[in-house]
Amino acid sequence: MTENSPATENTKTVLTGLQPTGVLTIGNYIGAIRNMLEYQKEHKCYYFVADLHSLTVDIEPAVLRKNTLDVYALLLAFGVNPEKSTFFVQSHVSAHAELTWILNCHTQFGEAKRMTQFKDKSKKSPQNVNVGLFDYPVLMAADILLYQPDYVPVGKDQNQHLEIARTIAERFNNKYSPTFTVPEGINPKYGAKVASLSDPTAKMSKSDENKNGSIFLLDTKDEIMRKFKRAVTDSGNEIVYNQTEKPGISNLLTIYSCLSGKSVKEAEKEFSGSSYAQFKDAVGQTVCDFLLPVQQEYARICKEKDYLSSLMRNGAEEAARTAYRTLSKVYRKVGLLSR
Ligand code: AQP
Repeated sequence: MTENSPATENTKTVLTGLQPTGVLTIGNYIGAIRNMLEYQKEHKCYYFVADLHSLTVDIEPAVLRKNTLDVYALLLAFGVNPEKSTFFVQSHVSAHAELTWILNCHTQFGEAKRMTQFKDKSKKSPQNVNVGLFDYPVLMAADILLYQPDYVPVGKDQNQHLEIARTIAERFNNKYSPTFTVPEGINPKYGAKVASLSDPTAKMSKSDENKNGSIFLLDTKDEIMRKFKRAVTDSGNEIVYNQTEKPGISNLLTIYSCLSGKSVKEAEKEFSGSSYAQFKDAVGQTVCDFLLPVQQEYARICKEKDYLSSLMRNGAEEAARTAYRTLSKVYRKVGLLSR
């Protein structure tokens, strides 16, 4: 649905962003992209590549540029449809940074200090505890509140950030007058979490330094098969789902089930009697078969540079119309003179 096709009463607005901190993984597909494709069927969606957020980690400019294009092109290749969803790059709509400043002035230092992700990330990179990392949740609040979404799909790790966005919105609405929709967090329709292949107790992440733990969406067939061959499994030899006793096999069953469309029970049955090696090989093959058409479409899109630029430009213009409507209300309410 575009801005030109009016939302019906039952249409809700949904917003999601993905950070270009690395090449997307099958974890990102299973936990986020699958849901984005579902939501755009029935909701008004705002999808963006959160490049400003990526600056909170130390990232080479050339790498950030490439990742941003890759995330945008990959999402298109999966089927994010710019005719239906407003799909843009965060930094192309400067209202995100502008609203952040206003919201900073309506956020208590103590509130921001309580964010556990800030504490975790500071511990992970003690050499780069920048103010942007501290301010990340306020930028995220601005990302959300600009578009007045009803729903924001959030995993457990982002719950606290959505809560602070809701608190800031309520505070602002109470202090001035109703300005922001206070968004609801929704559990993603498909909620599976994918763990690292090297450490099944840790999340698979695009910025993981151990590249063997993550299956990147642009990995070659050889890389994928090799990573699955090396995937950490558990003691015993049965292929059954048991998150506590068999986290490695359970993770592989989750990946297999999500990408093959079969249930975990069906998968257990299919592989009963197979060795771990045979099972890992079959999961690897399924992932390769699933990714091949997406990678081909991605390669095709990347060749059409003008087309890609025009989609980004149109997406940013469409997003900016909504974003600046909200921002100008905010500016007026806090007492900034209009230009
Ligand atoms: N392993 C995962 N399993 C399921 N869902 C996942 N997501 C990420 N990893 C998994 C979901 O993908 C979206 C990505 O959000 P993000 O780009 O803002 O960053 P993130 O959640 O921090 O993802 P990464 O890949 O782990 O990035 P880095 O390495 O930069 O921290 C979210 O919806 C997330 O739930």
